[in-house]
Amino acid sequence: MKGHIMLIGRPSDITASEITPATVFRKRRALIKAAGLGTMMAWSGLSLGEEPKTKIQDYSKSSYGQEEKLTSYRDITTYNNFYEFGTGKEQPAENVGQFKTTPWTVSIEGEVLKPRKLGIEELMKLAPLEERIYRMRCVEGWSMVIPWVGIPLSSLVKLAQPTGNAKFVELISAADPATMPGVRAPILDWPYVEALRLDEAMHSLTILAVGLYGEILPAQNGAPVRLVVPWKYGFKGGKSIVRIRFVEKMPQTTWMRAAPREYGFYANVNPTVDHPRWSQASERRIGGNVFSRRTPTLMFNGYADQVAQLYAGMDLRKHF
Ligand SMILES: Nc1nc2c(c(=O)[nH]1)N[C@H]1C(S)=C(S)[C@@H](COP(=O)(O)O)O[C@H]1N2
Ligand SMILES: [Mo]
Repeated sequence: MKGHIMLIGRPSDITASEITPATVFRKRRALIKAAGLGTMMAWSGLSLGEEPKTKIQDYSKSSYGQEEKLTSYRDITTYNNFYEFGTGKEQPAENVGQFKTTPWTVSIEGEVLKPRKLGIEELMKLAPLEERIYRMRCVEGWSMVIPWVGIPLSSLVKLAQPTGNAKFVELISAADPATMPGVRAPILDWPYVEALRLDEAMHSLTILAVGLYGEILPAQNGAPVRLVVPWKYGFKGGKSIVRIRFVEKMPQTTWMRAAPREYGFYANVNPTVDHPRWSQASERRIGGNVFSRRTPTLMFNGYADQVAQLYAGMDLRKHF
C-alpha cells in the first residue's frame, strides 16, 4: 500500500486558518527575499504573499447558498488537497509556480457522437457562467463554504451527445511530472481519475468550476477547470481536468484503487457511514479558532432534498 496522508492515521485537528497561511507566507517571504524579488513585487503593486488575481468578466450571481458564511479567500487558497503538488495542505499553494494553465484543452472522448477537443475559452462559453455558493466537505472531516464560478457539467454532456452505451463519465486530471512535483513521486496512481454516474453528471448541482470569489481559479484549486459535486466528499472533485471520457462500465477511480475499503465509488457525504478509521458524524468548519466546536455532518452534505432521489432503493452502506 502506498503512503499518503488520507491513508495514514486520523487527520489532524489543528486549526488551519490561523497556522497555515502564516507558515506559507513566512516561507514565501524567505523565498522572495532570497530571490531579491521584494522590491519588484512592491513595484508591481502586490504585497508579499499576495498572488495576482484575474477577475472573471461575465458571470451572474445565483441563489445557491446565499445564507452561508463564506470561508475566506486566503483559507480556500492556502489549505488544499492537490497531491500532484505534494500531500501537505500548504504545498499546493507553494508548488504551483511552474504549472501552466494556458493554453488548455479538454478532450471529450469515448461513447459520444461528438468527440472533440475543447479549448478552455470555448468551455467557459458552453453556458452562462454562474456563481454557486456550495458547502464543501472533505472526507478528512473538515469543511468550507466556497463561492465557485462555473457552468453545469450537463452543458458539456449535451455538447458531447453520449451514445446509449454511456453510463458513466470519467474525469481525468493533468499529470505532468515536469511541473507537478507530486507526480514525480509514487503517491497515487497518476493521473488522478474520478468519475460520476451519468445521471449524477447531469444533475444541476454538478458544475465545472473555472473560478472562485469572482476570480479565475488559482492553480492550487484546480485551474483552469475542475469538477465540483457538493453532496459528495471533496475527493470526487478532480482538479485541472484534461480528459472527459464517457464509458459503459463503472470506472476504477484513483481512491478506489488506493484503498477500496476506505473510498467507494459513490462517496456521498453520509454521517452514518464512518470511514474505517474515523467517524464521519461531525465536521470542523475551516476558519474557526481552536475553540470552535465541530458541527454535525448532514446527509448528502445538506443537499438531500435535491439529490436523494438519485439513490432511491440503493443500500448506501454497501454503495458508500
Ligand atoms: N487532481 C486532483 N484532484 C483533487 C485532489 C487531488 O489530490 N488531485 N484532491 C481532492 C480532495 S481530497 C479534496 S478535499 C479537494 C480539495 O479541493 P480544494 O483544495 O479546492 O478545496 O480536491 C480534490 N481534487
Ligand atoms: Mo478531501
